[in-house]
Amino acid sequence: MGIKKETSRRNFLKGSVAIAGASVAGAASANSADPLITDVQDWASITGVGVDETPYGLPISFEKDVVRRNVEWLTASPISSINFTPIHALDGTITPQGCAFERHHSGAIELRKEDYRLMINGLVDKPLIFTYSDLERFPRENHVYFCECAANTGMEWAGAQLNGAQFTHGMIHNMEYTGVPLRTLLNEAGLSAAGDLKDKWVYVEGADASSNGRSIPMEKALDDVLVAFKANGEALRMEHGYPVRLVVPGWEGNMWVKWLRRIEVSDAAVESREETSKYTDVYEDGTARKWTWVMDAKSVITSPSPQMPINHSKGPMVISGLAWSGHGKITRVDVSRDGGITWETARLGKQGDTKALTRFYLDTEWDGNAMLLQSRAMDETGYVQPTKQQLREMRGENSVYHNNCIQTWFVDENGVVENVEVS
Ligand SMILES: Nc1nc2c(c(=O)[nH]1)N[C@H]1C(S)=C(S)[C@@H](COP(=O)(O)O)O[C@H]1N2
Ligand SMILES: [Mo]
Repeated sequence: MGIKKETSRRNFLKGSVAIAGASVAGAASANSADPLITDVQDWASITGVGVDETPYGLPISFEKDVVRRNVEWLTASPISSINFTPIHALDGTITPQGCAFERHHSGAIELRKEDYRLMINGLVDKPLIFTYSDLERFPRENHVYFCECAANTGMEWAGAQLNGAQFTHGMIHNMEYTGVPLRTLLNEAGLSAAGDLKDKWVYVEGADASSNGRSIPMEKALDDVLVAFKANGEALRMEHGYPVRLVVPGWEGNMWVKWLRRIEVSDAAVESREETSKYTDVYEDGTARKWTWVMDAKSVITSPSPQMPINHSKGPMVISGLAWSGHGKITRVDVSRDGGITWETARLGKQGDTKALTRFYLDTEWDGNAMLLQSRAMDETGYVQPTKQQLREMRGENSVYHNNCIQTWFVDENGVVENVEVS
């Protein structure tokens, strides 16, 4: 079913030599015999596609493999299931909606803007019901945030399992959201009835059959939570909660309620299914970790990776990946080629945004030898991404959620890449 492979660091090192300085150019020298250079090509002899033929564009057919994929054996039905973002094939940080992972508990629903209602009730001065166009009349903001399912990488607790960054780390997307701060809507309803806000909660739920209800402490609700209706500039896609979803920056994806229909202010957490029997992790002694909302710092090398082998000989090579932290900005990412013995600091594509994906690059040379590639993220709180061993020591072996450990890819001399664990 999956690949489980243990690679001993010692055996690996025996076969490796120091990275050599010799480099070959990344491009071939000009070759006048190349027909792509010498001959007039079809695309220069005939006219192309007119502007009236593609009212809404899809990726060119040559990119048809860059799509969401699911793993059939993972869940009993595709209605309550997950698919994965093709992070191995993307670059930069923004996830196009069309290939951003989906997670539904009862399928994606079609809800027209005209039929959309959002109710705020409970301990408020004035319970309110908003239509979609009501929401558009409040001051709105734009922010880029990652949304990571707490189950991302969860299949890897027991051992190296899925052969691809898409499958090990693809329950994540990163979009620019446009929306109204939840704070604005709560203040519109009035919070004086709630008294001291310190120990108050909001319970948020969706309009789908699962409702996916979650309790959020008032402090977070008044901080950076957004009631969002646009992503990457356009309307949310159905599968991401059209017409309105909650954006809960840095916190587990389950709390990002889609098709948001109700927000209840209360003096206690509801302790719903999604925050008790699900989205909690059991320790070795049988007790459970509760209220594990924040997604800790994490990173993964997206290329090379099992779906992105190295297909050139030794010489210039770009190692690239993604890093993120629910606690704030990524400040540094290190890359190791020897399974975590030595590290080099990668270059950040741009300064890390808070609670958003950060792209990193290591512009380097490949000596043609096998590598045990790892990346290690650090965030502005000083937190360092743990190894798998460290995580297992802290949490035991029963966990599924919140696996933010360092990932290892084994790259062989032919550039073929495999998901492994170092011992
Ligand atoms: N209403 C509703 N909201 C929901 C869910 C759901 O099934 N129903 N799934 C949650 C889970 S578990 C995750 S990880 C995120 C996934 O968001 P996405 O489908 O946009 O990737 O939505 C959350 N919000
Ligand atoms: Mo999730």
